[in-house]
Amino acid sequence: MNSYEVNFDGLIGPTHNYGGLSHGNVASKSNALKISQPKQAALQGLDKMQSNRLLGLQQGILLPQQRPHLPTLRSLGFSGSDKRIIEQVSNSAPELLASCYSASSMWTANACTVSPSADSADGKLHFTPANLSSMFHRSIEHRFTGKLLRSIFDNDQHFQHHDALPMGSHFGDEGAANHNRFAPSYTEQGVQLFVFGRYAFRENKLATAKFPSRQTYEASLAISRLHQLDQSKLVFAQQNPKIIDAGAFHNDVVSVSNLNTFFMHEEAFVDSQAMKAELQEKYGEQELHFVEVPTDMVSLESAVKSYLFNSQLLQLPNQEGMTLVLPEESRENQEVFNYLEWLKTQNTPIKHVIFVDVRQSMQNGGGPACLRLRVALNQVELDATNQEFILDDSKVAELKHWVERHYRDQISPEDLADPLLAQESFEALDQLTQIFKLGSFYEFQS
Ligand code: SUG
Repeated sequence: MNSYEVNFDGLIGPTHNYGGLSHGNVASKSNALKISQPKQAALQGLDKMQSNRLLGLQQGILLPQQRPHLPTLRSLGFSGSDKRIIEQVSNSAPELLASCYSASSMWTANACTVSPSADSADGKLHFTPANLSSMFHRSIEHRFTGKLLRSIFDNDQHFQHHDALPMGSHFGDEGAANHNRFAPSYTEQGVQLFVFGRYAFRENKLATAKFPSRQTYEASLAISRLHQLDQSKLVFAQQNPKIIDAGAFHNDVVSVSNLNTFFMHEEAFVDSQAMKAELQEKYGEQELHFVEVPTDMVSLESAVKSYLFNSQLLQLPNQEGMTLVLPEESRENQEVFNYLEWLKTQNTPIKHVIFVDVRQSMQNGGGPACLRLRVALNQVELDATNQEFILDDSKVAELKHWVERHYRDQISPEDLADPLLAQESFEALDQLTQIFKLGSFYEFQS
């Protein structure tokens, strides 16, 4: 049977802006309050999706969330008409307005954790939306994410949906950005690697000094239970606190995997020797390939700035070797570019590199890999997926037209106080539900 890794990219929403909301995310902080370009951002995202489609891959899409999310502001005690709430909040709590305006659901690597059916005891594909409880602006994503996933993967025979883990710091969960899977093919049983930053219920012998560790061991463990994964095919590894303090707030900033290959920075994990040995032992007789980048070739600073590892590692149909889809920033960083040139001459599974321009997202700390959620599917499961969410040429063209028509060229921090922006955003989303034949889907539509 055919097997696929379908990447579901987040469609970048009409309110994309630089709120400076993520402590520990260097790009978000250093671009705080700059002017954003939402139209360009969304087109860059769509171009990446289309370019991956043209490489011969199946490409999916996830929709932006309702922003500004006024129900959150109402739950915090603001009342009156939409216009009045926006005025009140922009005067008294601009940070709350920015949080409720954030287009952060574009980073679908944080939407949920997915386990393919080959790994789960009940033979179903499992989804758990990430609670994203570490950052307020992201903690309001999971309900809509769950609703969207349920309508895309709407078949009880094949798909199992869970609610997000309990909120609060003990079960902080950031989804697929801290999760890797190794298998000979997308539909054979594999080994899942859960990466966490800290323990919630035991002493942390190693802890970050500067920045928060968002993912807990206990959250990762709970997901492995919910997804009915085989204990003998699981590895849990702690991310190096030093690398979180250097700005790698998710593990996908310092590693990426595909099939039998793990591309990672040598300082990514607390104990990479032990992790590699356990992965290999649980993987079985076939060989895993670890492509480990030494600090003396790529410093931590260059890794975080260039987002070398926040790339998509892809197996293209009918092509020898794997392809890395990297952000342009990796081409521009001399150290990283030299490394990539060298890598292509080495005996590893990684043979090709492609650079894409996702600068608008990058300036908020979201590279090519943050923008996509990987879902491994067999043919029956792909057929059971809502096909509206699998792109073809005409859908891409329709979406580009929709963006051109509804998005602003620029948004400055002051623009968030303008009630017209909220109205424009809702009008755009209303149209979008028609494009995807969703009926009344957003809260403002009911
Ligand atoms: O959670 N940035 C996101 C970036 C997420 C990247 N995802 C992965 N690595 N998978 C975050 O820090 C910034 C929003 C702002 O500042 O406006 C933001 O939320």
